[in-house]
Amino acid sequence: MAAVKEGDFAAIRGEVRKILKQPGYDDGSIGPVLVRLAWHQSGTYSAIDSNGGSNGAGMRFGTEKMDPANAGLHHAITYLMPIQEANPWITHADLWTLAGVEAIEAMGGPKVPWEAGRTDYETEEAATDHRGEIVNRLPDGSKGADHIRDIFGRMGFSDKEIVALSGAHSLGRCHPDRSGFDGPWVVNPTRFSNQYFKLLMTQKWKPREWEGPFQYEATVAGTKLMMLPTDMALVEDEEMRVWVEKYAADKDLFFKDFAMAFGKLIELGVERDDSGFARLAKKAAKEGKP
Ligand code: ZEM
Repeated sequence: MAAVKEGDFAAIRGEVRKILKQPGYDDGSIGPVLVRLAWHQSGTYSAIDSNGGSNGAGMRFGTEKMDPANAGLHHAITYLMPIQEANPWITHADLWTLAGVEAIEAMGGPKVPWEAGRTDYETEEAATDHRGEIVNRLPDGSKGADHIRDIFGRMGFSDKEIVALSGAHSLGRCHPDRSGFDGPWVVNPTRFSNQYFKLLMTQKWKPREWEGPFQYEATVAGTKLMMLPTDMALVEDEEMRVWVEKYAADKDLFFKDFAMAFGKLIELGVERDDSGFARLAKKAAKEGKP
């Protein structure tokens, strides 16, 4: 890993891009797991308690590291480690979010707004002091629309933003040894697209008969694809379904809304100054409502 000029985030993006292709890993790319790392790092945010979020990179420590919801994310962290070691001026919290947005772009997705300035907790004690016990904050794939609204509402997201963000399931797959679920959502899971929404609308999703947790399946072009109960909730719920229909029909609209929502996600809990998304997150926290 090359050491780049201090503060040269474009060069860091270049370093991330160099390691994305990993022929021995999953579908040949670590892009999807990097996106999941940025999401889980940020998705602990609570506008109600005003804690959690992308600052701190708390997943290196204690409860957050051991949280079953984060199973498998050590792969992403380990791949990024050499970049951070060669460039100790960048914080883990900035690197993880930047790697996520770079992966999205490199896989054909939109440019997501990203700003530097996140800090890292230096020690386990510091992480615990700042975050308290941040557990059970991430969504459970076996549940329904009410659960999704609770979880994303706590972060300050609307129905529209929930559906847009869920479009990230056009990337990657479920691993039986991580979440228990199994398989990819789309045929080409290393390409960012609106396929996930199209498939939700067009396929006859049937419960999979197997020993594992309840999930749906359909076979498309000879490939077995999957949906989680939470994915199906987006089409079962009348209000969210409207957005699934829109994003299935209009890729550009999806890209635009996804970029804004993901940009907001990775700003949650970041206290840098009074500009941009940080200001929005603070305002939501102050009003005590999502
Ligand atoms: Zn996911 N997600 N996610 N997600 N996710 C998985 C994988 C990936 C939920 C969920 O339970 C799961 C968002 C929202 C929600 C990604 C991105 C984003 C997996 C499989 C599960 C079970 C984990 C495994 O076994 O490896 C639920 C319930 C969600 C909300 C209702 C949002 C928001 C995301 C980003 C914007 C990505 C990229 C993956 C694929 C990871 C990989 O390793 O391939």
